[in-house]
Amino acid sequence: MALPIFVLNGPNLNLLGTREPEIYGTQTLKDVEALCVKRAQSLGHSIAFRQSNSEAELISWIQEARSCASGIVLNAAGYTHTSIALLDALQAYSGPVIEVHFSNIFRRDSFRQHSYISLGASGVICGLGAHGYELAIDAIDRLISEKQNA
Ligand code: CA2
Repeated sequence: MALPIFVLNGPNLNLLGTREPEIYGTQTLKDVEALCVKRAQSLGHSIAFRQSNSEAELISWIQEARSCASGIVLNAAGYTHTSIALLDALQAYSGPVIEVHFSNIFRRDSFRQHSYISLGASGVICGLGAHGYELAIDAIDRLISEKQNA
């Protein structure tokens, strides 16, 4: 039985769809989860979709992924720009990791233009809203296949 793809969401993303629609769109995190489930199923994967406001919980989930996930899609939200601890956890994970952001972090405040976690990611997708999550699942699927066929 194949392992699920973990789709992990960081702080305040539980509020998605409730404010700043010009930056983050109008979809809720539940809507994004439904898109991810559909995309993953179409490729033969299951997903575990989670959100936490706690850095420690996100780190524990990345550690859990070492034995329980075939890949990780991570929107670390505000921790993207602050967390060496999340980077350390990612660097201890050997599967594919796609960092995703709803907004184009390079068109925003300068403090959002640096990501600590990109160093631990196979790829980064930003600025495409919820569609970025679907593309991230596509990318994880491709990276898993490439590894299996290598
Ligand atoms: O664009 C993204 O996905 C971000 O990861 C979102 C983070 C932000 O700190 C990053 O720089 C970029 C913010 C998440 C908070 O999201 C909310 C959305 C709607 C309403 C309230 C919070």
